[in-house]
Amino acid sequence: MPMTKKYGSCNLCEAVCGLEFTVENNAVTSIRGDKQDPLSRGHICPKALSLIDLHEDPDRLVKPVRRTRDGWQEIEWDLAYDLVVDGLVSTRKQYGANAVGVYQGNPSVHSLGSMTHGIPFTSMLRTRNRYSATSLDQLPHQLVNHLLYGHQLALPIPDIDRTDFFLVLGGNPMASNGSMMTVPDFANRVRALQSRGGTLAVVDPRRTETADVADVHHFIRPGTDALLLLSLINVVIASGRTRVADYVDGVDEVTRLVQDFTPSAVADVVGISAEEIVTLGTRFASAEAAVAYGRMGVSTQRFGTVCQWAIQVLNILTGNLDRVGGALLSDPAIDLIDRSIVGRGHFDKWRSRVRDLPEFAGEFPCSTLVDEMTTPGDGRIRAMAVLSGNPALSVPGGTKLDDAFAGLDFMVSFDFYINETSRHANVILPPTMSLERDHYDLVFQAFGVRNTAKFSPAVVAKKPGAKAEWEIYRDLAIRYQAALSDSRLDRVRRRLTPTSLTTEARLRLSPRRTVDLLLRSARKGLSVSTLSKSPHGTDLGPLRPGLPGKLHTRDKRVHLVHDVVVAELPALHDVMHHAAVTTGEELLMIGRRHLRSNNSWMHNAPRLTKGRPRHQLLAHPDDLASRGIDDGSVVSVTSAAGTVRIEVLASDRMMPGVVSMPHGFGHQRQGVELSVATTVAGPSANDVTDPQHVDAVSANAILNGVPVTISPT
Ligand SMILES: Nc1nc2c(c(=O)[nH]1)N[C@H]1C(S)=C(S)[C@@H](COP(=O)(O)OP(=O)(O)OC[C@H]3O[C@@H](n4cnc5c(=O)[nH]c(N)nc54)[C@H](O)[C@@H]3O)O[C@H]1N2
Ligand SMILES: Nc1nc2c(c(=O)[nH]1)N[C@H]1C(S)=C(S)[C@@H](COP(=O)(O)OP(=O)(O)OC[C@H]3O[C@@H](n4cnc5c(=O)[nH]c(N)nc54)[C@H](O)[C@@H]3O)O[C@H]1N2
Ligand code: SF4
Ligand SMILES: [Mo]
Repeated sequence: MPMTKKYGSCNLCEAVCGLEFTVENNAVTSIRGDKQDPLSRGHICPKALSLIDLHEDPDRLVKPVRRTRDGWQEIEWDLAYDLVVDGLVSTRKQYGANAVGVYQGNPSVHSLGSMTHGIPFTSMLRTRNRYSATSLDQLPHQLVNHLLYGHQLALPIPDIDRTDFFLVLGGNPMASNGSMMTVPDFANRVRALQSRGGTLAVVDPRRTETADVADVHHFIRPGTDALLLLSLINVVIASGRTRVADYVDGVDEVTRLVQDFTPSAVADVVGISAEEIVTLGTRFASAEAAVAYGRMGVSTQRFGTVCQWAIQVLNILTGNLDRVGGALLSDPAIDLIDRSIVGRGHFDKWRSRVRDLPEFAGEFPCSTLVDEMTTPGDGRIRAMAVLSGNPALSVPGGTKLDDAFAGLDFMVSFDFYINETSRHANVILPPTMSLERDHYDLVFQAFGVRNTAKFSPAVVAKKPGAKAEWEIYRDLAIRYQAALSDSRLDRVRRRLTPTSLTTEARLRLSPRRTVDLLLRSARKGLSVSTLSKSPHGTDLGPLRPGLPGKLHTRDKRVHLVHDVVVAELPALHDVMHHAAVTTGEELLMIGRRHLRSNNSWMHNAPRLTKGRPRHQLLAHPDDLASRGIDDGSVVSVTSAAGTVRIEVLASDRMMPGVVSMPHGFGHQRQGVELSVATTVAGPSANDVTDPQHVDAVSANAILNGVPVTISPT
């Protein structure tokens, strides 16, 4: 059989690295980094190689399965669709549209078919009970983009390749390969920054892999970054080095709001001395081009929204927003904003039934999903559709959610694995995997530190009987609509409504055709066929300034001050004045990610799970000694929400008073059909995180800075 080389991109994380595949006999025999990819330049991580493991995994589902009393039973697609449509439609007819809940998990934004066809399908359900990984993650970014720049996806991207000073708070791109910033080959980009005389500064309660390559690293007490950031704004203003664009309003008010949060007032509680804060702020303000960037550690904490707001304010006041080497809005080949593919977002237009928490862009926060499933009354969730996700492990209070899934009238999962969540589904619909499907990264090319575009055709043919994700959502959506309109009047009405006609026509377009139409109508001279001539990707150049033109606020101005942020200041005053955030016995738990692990999945890929265990609770040796806990022993970790048992690993890379537990584990549940290696055999961190506590502005989950006690077992 001839051996061929094919090119594409990895869709496992946000870095979208270019890949070179060797293909023989419809099988991928090797995967390497594509040196000619204009963004990733040959970089890959070990996860890319596991695409072969995933493809060949015997645990993987290819055909739909139905849960029966005697276990899982493989069924034909037609029957599976009928069962799903029947379950969803009967729940809606009996209890109303809000009785069907939707959870859209992380991989849904990494799958083209899910973007083009999953979103129209879930919109058809017309439920307010929509949830997604957004509120476990980047909701504060989206809310702040919406407030400051008028659109949830108007995300300024750090111009890492041209900056002089890169300040990273609560992000670990050396392990995560970047997030809300598509930055493959981070290590070499940092080396280039340093060799041109620039600085990488990291603020993190753990000395991370990113801190290891940084020039400056400060430990910070978890959850106190908002105080640090307000004091940095203070330092910048006091230094007289502000450079504010004329489309920005509210600088005087910001000056007033931050005035109490001086370096010396916050130093004790954040755990960084006043001198160090002043030095950091002064260096930031005096760099020719600087950029502050914050990720999970500052997003998924009590003051997540204030943190993301303050990061933008810091960039804006120092003139680094829309500046080469600062933070810039990208110019993707397919602009999700300009093409109105994603709306600008709206906030607090309605609230959740049980806990009165605000929606954002039509979604409720995940931390209240279990309440909406278990609290009796009108509007209670009775059926769920889970798209590419595993909320039983990913959402705070996972065990309760697990039980709640078990109590549903009906559930469908779209997943190629029987995982801790999909095990409760009545039917699982498995899509093809990444090697078998076309890819164009609608989201992460738009978040790139450089503008690039690539269309990657499927590398191998799909397995017999398998269906692509878009085909599944298309078939289901069309059948669902038909079943819903089963009265004659409805059918006539449907025929006359142009929207349902266009929806159906759109659903019948393949993702490749959809991408082609979007490219062509963007009038940049691109199409699927022009992109296909450059299989390594097309370079569209560095990030470019474009404000105020690219603002989506109604008056094309940036208003710095927003009531929801101002309302948080009293709470921040309280934290500042009660320097002890924890009682003497308590420690603050944070999370971590590992290069060879991806959220709650890929734990059965042999290439990734060999080696040393990586699920342990990291703790500072002094914190173990003072509690009489031996390194390597099993401890109980207890929070207000629950207790887990886990091995402890002493590490002087932890800030004293802080422990770290990775998430995505907890696979030892009955009925899960994965063969999971011992390296990832830890408990679920979300049996400890607390769904009752959320970021008070956005209601995003708090996954970092959770007060816990640990004790020997
Ligand atoms: N404590 C704690 N909790 C966290 C986090 C944390 O840092 N700490 N991080 C949070 C964050 S940032 C995120 S994004 C979430 C992620 O959590 P989830 O949104 O639950 O996503 P995953 O864990 O990635 O779930 C992946 C599931 O999708 C399936 N899948 C993979 N690819 C595809 C595909 O192409 N199509 C379909 N249909 N299915 C697919 C996999 O088989 C797997 O079962 O977890 C959050 N939870
Ligand atoms: N290998 C791998 N890569 C991934 C993923 C994965 O699971 N594995 N997941 C992907 C996803 S879904 C996402 S969202 C991204 C996340 O990308 P990142 O945010 O870069 O990844 P994390 O490892 O969660 O980094 C969060 C950092 O915040 C620190 N931290 C915790 N609490 C605080 C705090 O209060 N203040 C400060 N300043 N820091 C704090 C933690 O120690 C940690 O180093 O990664 C993506 N990439
Ligand atoms: S860094 Fe992310 S995109 Fe690149 S190879 Fe690894 S998993 Fe794939
Ligand atoms: Mo995420």
